[in-house]
Amino acid sequence: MTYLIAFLIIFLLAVIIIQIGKVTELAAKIRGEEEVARQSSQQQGLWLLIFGIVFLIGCFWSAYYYRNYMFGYGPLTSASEHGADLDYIFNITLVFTGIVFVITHILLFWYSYKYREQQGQKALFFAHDTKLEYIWTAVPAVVMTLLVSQGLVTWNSIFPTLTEEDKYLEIEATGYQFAWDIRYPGADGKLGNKDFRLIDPATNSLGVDWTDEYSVDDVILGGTDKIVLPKDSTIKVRITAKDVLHNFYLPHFRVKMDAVPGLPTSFIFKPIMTTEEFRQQLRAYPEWQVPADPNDPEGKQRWETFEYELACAELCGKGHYSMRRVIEVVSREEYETWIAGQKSFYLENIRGTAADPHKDKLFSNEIKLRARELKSAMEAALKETATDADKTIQLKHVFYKTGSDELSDLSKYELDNLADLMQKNAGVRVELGGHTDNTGDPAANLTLSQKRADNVRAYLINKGIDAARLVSKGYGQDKPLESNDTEEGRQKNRRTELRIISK
Ligand SMILES: [Cu+2]
Repeated sequence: MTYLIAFLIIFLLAVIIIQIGKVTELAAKIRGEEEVARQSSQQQGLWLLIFGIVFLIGCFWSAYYYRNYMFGYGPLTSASEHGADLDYIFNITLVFTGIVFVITHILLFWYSYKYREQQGQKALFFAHDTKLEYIWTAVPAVVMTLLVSQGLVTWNSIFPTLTEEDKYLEIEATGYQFAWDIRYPGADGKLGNKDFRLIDPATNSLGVDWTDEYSVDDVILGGTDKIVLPKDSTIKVRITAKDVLHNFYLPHFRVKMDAVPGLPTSFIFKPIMTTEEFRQQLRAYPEWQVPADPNDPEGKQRWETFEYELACAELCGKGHYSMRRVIEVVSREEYETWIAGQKSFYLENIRGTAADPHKDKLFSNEIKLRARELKSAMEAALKETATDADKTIQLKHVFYKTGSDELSDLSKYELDNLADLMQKNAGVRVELGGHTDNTGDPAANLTLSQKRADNVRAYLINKGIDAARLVSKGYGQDKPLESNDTEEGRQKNRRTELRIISK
């Protein structure tokens, strides 16, 4: 039925069109065909002229009206050093193409009006004009050469070759469907190596090579964490992708570079305004002095909620939009504080697991950290106000070979630190206590814990501590810290403790 109605509608429409055509034909016959055509030409010539004028005025008006939304003007001047050069190139190009646009636009519509069909006027035909060919080849060629050479100069200044001596912060951005992972180099200032063969979606999504010591302190920002950058510092971004083509785009810094799987690219730029400074710049313009949320007129203004952003400028899939990330530019000092508070991915997620290639060694920062921990525990234990609990210190990093009383190689760091503290606090006497969990024979556990405590004592005596200051005692499984029902609890119960006897 629907089809029938649709068919009837189309059929009737066709009939109407044919009838209108017939009426026009008859009218033309009555008035003379030429006259009708001429009238139509007059009208269309006039309409074209009106359209030409309105459109041109509209172009200039809209460019003026929306000037504060365009990059390179007013509130949206570049927040990076090279950005001003890039904006300059864009503006030059706009001026040249603008001149050509205005001239061709006026000529196009003026001539279509001027040479509309009129009585006694005949079109002039010419097949070829060499002079004209020369002019319209030479003029664009000269202009293009100027623009391209100027552009190359700017390109070369934006992409300097950085050497080892240059001070810069190198970070890495890896795009994937649909997010960015941002890697910071940590305190050593260098990013560790990567190898795609090491990629493991669960534990090492970037394929970082943990055997490279530079990777040990690398920080990886995933998810939606803010990307923090220091102002007035040269930043080099290594840009890569894991699946499809993405594009690393920081519009406010005029940074834009493809992220290509298998082909690392990079971009060097220097932010010159903090987020707060950029907000203050926006604040002066009426476009930004409106409520950020139209439903909440009393809430924050648009300039107050402004954030720099990273966007993916490649249509990389249906979740493409979710690759947006907020960038915060802060002062150098604030950046140092922020990065110092970020956790190393390796130390948080890999250290001590089966994937840790450094199981049998300690890093210098860990040694320092442990020395500090033991020192502050000892200080607390020696205070006048120290409680019994304060006076018992867990030697957390003293280990033995499995099922044996022999000290493991890594225990020496903690014991050396302890020997050091014993030397500095010469009057202190301590008891070294060995503890086991409840697996196995209680009597054997008692013997094992005594032997272990004896070995710790022997190590310290060997380091020059007076034997009279050291008592060793095995407690076996009698003093558990936690329940022995879980592996975690048992692990806590297998321990070596130090107790201050007198000072
Ligand atoms: Cu993308």
